[in-house]
Amino acid sequence: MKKLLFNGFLLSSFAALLVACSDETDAPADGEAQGNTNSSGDAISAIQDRGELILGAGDQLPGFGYVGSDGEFVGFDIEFGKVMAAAILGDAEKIEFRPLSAQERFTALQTGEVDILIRNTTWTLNRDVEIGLNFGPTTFYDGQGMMAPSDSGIESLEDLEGARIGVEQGTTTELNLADQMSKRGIDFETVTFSDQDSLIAAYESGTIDAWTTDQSALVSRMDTLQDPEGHVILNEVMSKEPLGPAVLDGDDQFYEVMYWATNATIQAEEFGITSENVDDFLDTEDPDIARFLGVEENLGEQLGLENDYAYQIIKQVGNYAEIYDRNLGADSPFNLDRGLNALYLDGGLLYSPPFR
Ligand SMILES: N[C@@H](CCC(=O)N[C@@H](CS)C(=O)NCC(=O)O)C(=O)O
Repeated sequence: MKKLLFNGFLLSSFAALLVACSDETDAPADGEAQGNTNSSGDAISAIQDRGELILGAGDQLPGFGYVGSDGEFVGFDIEFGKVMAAAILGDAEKIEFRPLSAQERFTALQTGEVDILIRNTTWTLNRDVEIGLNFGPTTFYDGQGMMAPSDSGIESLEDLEGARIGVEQGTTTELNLADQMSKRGIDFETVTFSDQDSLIAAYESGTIDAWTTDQSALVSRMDTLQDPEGHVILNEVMSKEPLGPAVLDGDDQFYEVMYWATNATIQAEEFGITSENVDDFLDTEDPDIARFLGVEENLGEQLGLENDYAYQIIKQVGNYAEIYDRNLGADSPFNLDRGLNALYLDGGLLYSPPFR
């Protein structure tokens, strides 16, 4: 059922003309961009000298970023952090994780507390220009949805007249909600929370009537509710939420590594190269694949990396489909269809530029 709901969203989100996200509340104070490694232009050397990538991540969102029962950080976003560590350090495990709330995440990047942010973060103009981020390829095309108890009689946004609706501070969510409700002439009350766990606690206790965030997060948190079957995700999709990794402006090399390392997972899926079969391709006669894996030419060196960086990504972490299936798709509790997150060859939006 969840799978169908989500798929419905993915299709409808593409068809709808939706509001752009702007969240000025995320803007940092003047001067916060001082002293970070990224903007100095040598983040790659700093990470290599340190021997570890510092990853700003989420820890409250199953499927994307959370702490598993063994105390390890796991999830789709976490694995894209591993992609970066494999590319830069040749070892996907050399990561120090910094769990960040939505509100903390941009300051952490700007002050140099983290090298890269991979935390279900939406690419918006405001974050790109005003906050000074450089977004990598979108790893998950999402959209904002709404959850309410099934027995509440709430079946559409129109049924939320007078409702108290929970959102998390420092997200795109609050403005999207205000815009959509004002367009529909619906009066409601926004109740903000500093983190997702406190929002969920308020929702479960009935202090708020409904809550809203990215559809993927609604699906993921539904399973953690006391009665997962007792809630519905409404059909309306309120925004476009392209989620992906981000670094600070000012370091072209780091940006390019983030860009091509992420795309390497997508290109590997297109080539049919997986963590299981990548060694079989090392003596390939296909020049595109030989170049991609660093068997021929020097694409890795052009990025300032080892020439086998793409091989290391695929061998140690996997291609996009493997990462998706493990965390969100068929091999996960969420069983989400790929939808817009399929390769362009399969009707989705994932399309890597050529590795040449
Ligand atoms: N994609 C949106 C929303 C991201 C977000 O932080 N959503 C909340 C949903 S309540 C979340 O994932 N919280 C998890 C956490 O606090 O660890 C954005 O970039 O602003």
